[in-house]
Amino acid sequence: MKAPPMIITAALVGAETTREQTPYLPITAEEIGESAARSREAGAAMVHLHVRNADGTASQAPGLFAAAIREIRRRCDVLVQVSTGGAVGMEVDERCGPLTLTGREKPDMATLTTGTVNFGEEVFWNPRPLVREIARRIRAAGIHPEIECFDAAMVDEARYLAQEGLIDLPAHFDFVLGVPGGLAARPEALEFLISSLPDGCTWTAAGMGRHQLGLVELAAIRGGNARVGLEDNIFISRGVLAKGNHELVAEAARRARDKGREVAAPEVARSLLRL
Ligand code: KMH
Ligand code: ZN
Repeated sequence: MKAPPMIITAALVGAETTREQTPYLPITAEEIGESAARSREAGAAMVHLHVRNADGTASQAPGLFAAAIREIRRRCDVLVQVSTGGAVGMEVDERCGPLTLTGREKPDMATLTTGTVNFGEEVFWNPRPLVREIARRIRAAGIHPEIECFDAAMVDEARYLAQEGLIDLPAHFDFVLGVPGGLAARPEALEFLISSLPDGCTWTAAGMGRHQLGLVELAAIRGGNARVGLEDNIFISRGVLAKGNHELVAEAARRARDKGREVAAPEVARSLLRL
């Protein structure tokens, strides 16, 4: 059976990448809108969105998300997935800031990480009661979750959430591979995660750092979807900075097509993701 078109998600900003690491990181709402539009042109169907204060520090403020989403939607039709992960150390109300948006600023999706993971030298803290609280808030807002899995147990946790009525299955999963402290970006790890999915679920692979573009090819071959962008990786090739998210998306689209996959437009992605 022919694999469906590949959904490319552009993780535009993140909470950790700095302007010192790359001058191409978008920070203001306008820069984010511009980066989203260029990524859409290059083949992205969705953006994974974090926002920043003017000084570059991470924020989950609804006002900053609203401004960024307005700038994105003014320019293009890309789907908008907001982060509820934020930055390590944020409390639940802050993390859930973007879930309060409505109307033209309402996100299409929101992330839901289903377990705690070491995150470099820090801890991305997601104890079970907190996961349930965020799942409840996503559901109450009428937004579709993307289940973020930094390790294998996080797939299993989604089954419990479904049994408890906090998410619906089938759902869409994102396998985030290669975070120091999390599951490594190895083909066998991806294979195990795919085999662990509940029936009918869709998935995206997001490789950190130097694993990013190689994982796009693997995801293309295995019939999945891929996430690229400056949140996860700033290099287009060894030691060469990507000159923006669009360059990483263009390279991902090229590699996907090279492996025989078409690249999904946002409306196609909307239907594949059952939004
Ligand atoms: N910044 C990480 C600690 C998400 O967006 O949902 C969490 C993260 C996951 O980026
Ligand atoms: Zn994120």
